[in-house]
Amino acid sequence: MRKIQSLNGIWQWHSESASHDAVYTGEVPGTVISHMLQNKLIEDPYWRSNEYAVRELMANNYLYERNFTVSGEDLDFSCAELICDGIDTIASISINSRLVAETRDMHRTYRFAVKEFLQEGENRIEVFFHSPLDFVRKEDEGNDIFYASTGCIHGNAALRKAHYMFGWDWGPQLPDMGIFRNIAIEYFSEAKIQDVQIRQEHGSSGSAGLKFEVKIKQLSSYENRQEQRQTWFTETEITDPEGGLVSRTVRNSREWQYEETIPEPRLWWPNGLGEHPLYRVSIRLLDEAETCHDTYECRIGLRTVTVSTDKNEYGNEFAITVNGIKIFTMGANYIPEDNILTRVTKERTAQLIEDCAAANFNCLRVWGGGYYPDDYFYDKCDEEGILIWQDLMFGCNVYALNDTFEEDIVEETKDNVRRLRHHACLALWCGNNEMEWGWADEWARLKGHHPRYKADYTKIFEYILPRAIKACDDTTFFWPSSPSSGGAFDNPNATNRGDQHYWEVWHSGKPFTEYGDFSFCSEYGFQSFPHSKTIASFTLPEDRNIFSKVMESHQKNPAANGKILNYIADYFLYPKDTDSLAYISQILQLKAIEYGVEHWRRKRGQCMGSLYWQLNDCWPVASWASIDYYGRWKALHYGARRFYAPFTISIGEEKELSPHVSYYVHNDTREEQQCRADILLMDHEFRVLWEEAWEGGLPALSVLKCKETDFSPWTDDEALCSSVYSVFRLFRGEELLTERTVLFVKPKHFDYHAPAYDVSVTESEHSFDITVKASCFCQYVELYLKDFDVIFSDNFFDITSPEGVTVHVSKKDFKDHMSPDLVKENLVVRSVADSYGS
Ligand code: BMA
Repeated sequence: MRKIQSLNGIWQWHSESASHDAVYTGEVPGTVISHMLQNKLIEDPYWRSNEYAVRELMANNYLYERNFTVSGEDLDFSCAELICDGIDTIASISINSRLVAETRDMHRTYRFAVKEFLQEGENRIEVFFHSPLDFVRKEDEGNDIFYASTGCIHGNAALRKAHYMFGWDWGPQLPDMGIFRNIAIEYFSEAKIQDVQIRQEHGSSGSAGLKFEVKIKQLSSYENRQEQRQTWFTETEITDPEGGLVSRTVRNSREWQYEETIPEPRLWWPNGLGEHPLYRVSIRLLDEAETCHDTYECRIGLRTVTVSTDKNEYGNEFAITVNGIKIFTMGANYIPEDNILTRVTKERTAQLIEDCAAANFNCLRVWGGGYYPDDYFYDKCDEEGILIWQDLMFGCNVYALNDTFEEDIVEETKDNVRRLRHHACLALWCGNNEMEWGWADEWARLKGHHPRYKADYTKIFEYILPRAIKACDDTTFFWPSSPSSGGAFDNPNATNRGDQHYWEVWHSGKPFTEYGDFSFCSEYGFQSFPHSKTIASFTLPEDRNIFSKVMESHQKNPAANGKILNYIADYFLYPKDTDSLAYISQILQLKAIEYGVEHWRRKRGQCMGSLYWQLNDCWPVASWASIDYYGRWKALHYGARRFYAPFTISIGEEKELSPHVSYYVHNDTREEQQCRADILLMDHEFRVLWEEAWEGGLPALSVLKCKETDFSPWTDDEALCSSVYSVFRLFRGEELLTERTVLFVKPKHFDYHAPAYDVSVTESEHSFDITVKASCFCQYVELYLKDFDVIFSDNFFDITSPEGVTVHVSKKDFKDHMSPDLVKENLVVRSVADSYGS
């Protein structure tokens, strides 16, 4: 028998610093910063430069406590365990004034035997949080490690707390603390299900085999009474995605390893490649009298996933392979959604993952400098078909291996591998972020460290952790680091094998045209400012200059503002104000990433993946994110919806601005596509100066160059060159699916005419339909609503015809009733020609 007593709910807490002795309340799960905010003790740390004062409050210790009642029946259970799903981080836990345990790893799920600490009636639990800031500062003074990532407080490597909480080149230094996940006491007697592992076998027979390995924990006092020993039974029930029964079988305790067959499996596919059906598995532990003692439940997708590193003509491919099919991986890197973990909610995460699916992602990399997301993150990825490249939580740091560190990292890894291994979305485990690369290439800031740390690296990531993973999951692919060529410091960022991080565009200031040929680009990126509405959320009007103290403190990469301005100088006219600067910076970001993705998709086969840096933000900031802290899509995210579409087109220039242009059709679906494409040369008034059409079939999982053209007869004329453009349109039947445009001069030298916009808004059952027409050709047309945050079906598009562009907004995006007139009144339309003054 098993019973869970939740200890979530209202706790009392107070600071242990001398100046603060008042006692407050706060809801658990919850964190110190969120409870300070609720009690109005601080202002929002994300407002202006509040971060720094709030950071110093993290140098104090805090005590959390509450009462709970234990009944006589509870004490009749043979065993009681305190389960902490997430404690952040250094804490001493006492029950009834007796120390139960000390914690020092936020990535772990802790279980402590507490029966001997409990008493019938009223009990008191206390969790004393020791300051993480104090810990890392002392650590930094006491060790010989001098490297920390840009913006990150030194000493953080020694503490198993998400590194980004100490700051990053996109995040604030706010190492909050608290009970951030459920806390409960589990009572049980006799036996319970301790572990269930399910391996899949997909043979040629067409059926899928599920191999179960069940571990039952029987209490030793019970086991010793041999004569009374029970026979235990497991009842395994499998239901299909609609809830229909697939099988229900009962096994006895001699059969803890058994196999079930699913006769007509419906396979799980990543987004864009098929459906994502999920089967439910439920196991009940029964005694001879058929009383249920425990239940285990999970959802699985029937699929195989691995990574092919087979040799190819360039070196070795790096291709995520699902159900035997090598896919082109498309997505981004995910960072934690907030520094204040109480603000991360199931709803917010669900929206973010839906936004990934809507932008045609099929993969996210959970980056190693954060923490392991909640179960609901992975559940949602299962549902949306988003594969997960799961880093272990190590990144950009020098780690010192010692006994306690080893124990922590092994246990936290096992905890999380066991928690996540059944998810359909789980594609691969990866040891860390950028550390093999750092050591192998002798990054300047790593030079001078004692060589034992490099040896520690090898022990941790090439021996200790792979073994810890294998002990719990022997089927999922393991990759030692990102980037890597397979380990052993063997040229980790080699371009023709393994995965690559490419930062020459952006960090080294190189032009977009420099993207080379890679096998799988798992990190590359380009910064932009968030929308003016987001800037307004953390600034006063007088702060809204990018070099102000406040704006600079919401830009964590010291060189970044200069870089943005430099790239603007290359492509665009000088923006007329901060609002326009933010808009243009987003267009540049879109262009930068699109350039890379389209290049790599054209090299499908040689390259098999793109994960740009980064999907999201953890606070309002200028960064590489495509969706900002408030969930607002930047231009890049709308661009991703176009350039990551499984069936789409791209335009490739021989070299930038060349009149020799090639037109490509991409098919990353599993079906052949019939299509038609128009290729046009046009002028400001949408007059067609030249045109050609192409029609044909495109095999599944392929790319085709359908046309090559030389526009020199037009571009040789200087005036024409800066006023004509080529448009490439893709149709299925009569339906226009998408289009792309290419200029023959940089936008700053293009002769944009001042457009007059004509907007009409109508409504249908579920959406508002907005048609934007313009008096002339215009580029990167942005739509936004002054007072509402909505997602448009398309945005930052070009207008290349008198008919304009029609986009849709779901009515669900509005909380209150809206009319087409109100939408129109609230709508702002702008394009590149509106971004500069003379
Ligand atoms: C990558 C990441 C992060 C960083 C980003 C931008 O290397 O792994 O460490 O935020 O670069 O600089």
